[in-house]
Amino acid sequence: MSEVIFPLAGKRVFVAGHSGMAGGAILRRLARENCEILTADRSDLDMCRQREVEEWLATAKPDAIFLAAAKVGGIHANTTRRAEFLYDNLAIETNVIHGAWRTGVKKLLFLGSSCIYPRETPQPMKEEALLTGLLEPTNEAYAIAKIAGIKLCDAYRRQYGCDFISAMPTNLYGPGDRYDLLGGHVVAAVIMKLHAAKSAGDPTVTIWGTGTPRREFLFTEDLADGLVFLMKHYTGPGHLNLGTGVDVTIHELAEAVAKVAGWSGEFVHDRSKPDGMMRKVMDVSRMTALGWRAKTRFEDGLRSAYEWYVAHVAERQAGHG
Ligand code: GFB
Repeated sequence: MSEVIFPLAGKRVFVAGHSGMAGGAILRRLARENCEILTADRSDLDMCRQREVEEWLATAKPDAIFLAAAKVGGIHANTTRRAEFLYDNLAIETNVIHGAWRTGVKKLLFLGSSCIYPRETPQPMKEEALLTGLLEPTNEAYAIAKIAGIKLCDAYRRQYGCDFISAMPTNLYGPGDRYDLLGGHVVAAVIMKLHAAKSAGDPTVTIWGTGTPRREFLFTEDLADGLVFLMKHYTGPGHLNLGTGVDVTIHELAEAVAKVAGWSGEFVHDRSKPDGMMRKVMDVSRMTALGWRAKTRFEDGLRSAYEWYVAHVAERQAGHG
């Protein structure tokens, strides 16, 4: 494994976006690092406001930042809320990255997304594929914002010598996901639908699209472990892919969740909904070469996400119903 070049012990570490799924996992992982963790609630800090961000950073004086704050959502939210996805993400990135430079933050790790790669990228997607073709239209706004984030980190590195790095995680799932049928990501939506079908004894569940697109899913706790690894072990321009390197079809995902939920029935396909990119799987050889790989088995991760949903969302809603 590559050596530690940026130890976190004793450092003040700001997790921007701690209330989201990725940020929450980073907090849990950082608890093992003996560092001082800094967070800011949305009501105290609006990261779309430059002055607020710079004042907050100047007062809190973090040594390091995990930039996990972002406007995120699944294929429907990406398609229908393009202005928000572009504006909010650009604003958050520019404010936090510029503020980090102004306040002398020693290291920053920016989280992007595998949707930065062109629609026709050869699979598995290598880091070098960035900006080699047209983007997938369903998430173009989000992708443009995330590409800008990578380029901001690179520009501040080249012009000002800042140690700002970027990681591009694949599709994520796990505890703390946004359980929203229309706006959420596919794993969360499928968990919700299957739990509802099981509870109601429904014999069919509707899946968007054809069920044939392929996606690579990374469990949040593996994501956080990979990010902490990069913060401690890596420096350099550009970005690194963070995933499992393994993909499944949407249909296989649905079957796997059905098994975890204990539901057996038939999947119906709503072909009026988009498939999006037909395949999205990353080449993770650069992370592997550094000495890191994802550890969680897909079934185990899905079980953990499903159990979290039942305990924290479904049962609470039933309690209030
Ligand atoms: O996670 P998701 O919404 O976004 O997955 P992307 C979309 C895929 O799952 C499409 C199928 O092929 C959909 O047709 N799908 C099936 C469903 N049933 C459902 C359902 O009930 N809900 C949803 N949402 N999809 C993501 C971006 O793109 O890529 C993220 O939205 C991020 O922001 C990530 O960038 C890496 O996988 O298409």
